[in-house]
This record gives sequence, structure tokens and C-alpha cells, in this order.
Amino acid sequence: AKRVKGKSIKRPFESWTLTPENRPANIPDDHTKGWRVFVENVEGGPSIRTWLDKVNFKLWSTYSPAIRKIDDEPFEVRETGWGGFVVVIRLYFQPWVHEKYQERQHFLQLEPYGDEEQQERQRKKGKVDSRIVEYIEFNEPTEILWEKLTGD
Ligand code: SLL
Repeated sequence: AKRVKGKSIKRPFESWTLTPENRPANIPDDHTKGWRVFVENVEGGPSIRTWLDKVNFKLWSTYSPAIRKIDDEPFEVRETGWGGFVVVIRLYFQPWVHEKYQERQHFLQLEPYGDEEQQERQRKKGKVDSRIVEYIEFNEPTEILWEKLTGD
């Protein structure tokens, strides 16, 4: 049977310290950080849209709405907040993939962490960037998916 090797995605997050210069208007006073969480293709290969249909990001429950449904590129959420919490990322595949959704999780650590020295370095930098590469494997893919992935 036909098999396609794992396709990979990035499941990353970035955050930055809000300053008087970059602070959006009308956000709660206790929000100290800006952040962005996103899913994108790794370098090369066919478009992520070949197999990825939409992405739901489930945020900390007090965000409104707590579930952000993104149905086209860029698959990302930009927000502000504080503290740290898990974002649950649900990946829905294109209909021709014939696969149930898959979930991945990412912990957004918005405040400095580690020992004092590490925290000091993080404060100075004012920016956190965390990118994790995940693999999605399509075992015995449908013919149509195979064609889209390989261009054959
Ligand atoms: C912590 N357990 O203490 C976590 C809670 C909650 C973060 C973090 C704002 C959400 C909103 C926000 O960032 N909450 O605006 O609804 O670290």
C-alpha cells in the first residue's frame, strides 16, 4: 500500500513584554505580555493547506471567546495576557485526508522563569520565542492526498 512519510508542522509561540509604546488600547490593566501562538509548515514541501483544513485554539477559559476557530492561513492567534497556561491546538484535516482531527498542546509561559540569572536575562530581552516541530503522519493516505503531497 502507498505510504507517505510524516509531514511536519511547527507549533510555536512567541511573547513579548508590553510597554507604553506597544501596548494596545482597551486591554485589562493586569495584562503584561503580548503573545502569538501559531501553526505553520516547516520550510519546503507543499502548502500546509494541502492537508490542513482548519485549526481551533482553545485558550485559558476567561478569554472570550475561549475557542478561536481559524479556517485559513495564517493559522494564528494574537492576544495579550499574563501568567502561563496551556493552549490546546486542534488540527482538522481536509476532507480528502479522511482522518479525524488531532490535538497538540503548548504551554504559554508568559512570565520569566528559572533561576534569578535566567529571569534577569529574559526580562532584559523582553521576548520569548518557543518553536516546537511536530510531525503528522499519514499512513496509507488516500490517493488524492498522495497526489497533492507528492505532485505526482
Ligand atoms: C497563572 N494559572 O496563574 C495561570 C492563570 C491566566 C491568564 C493565567 C488573561 C485572560 C483574559 C490571562 O492572561 N489570564 O483576559 O481573560 O499563571
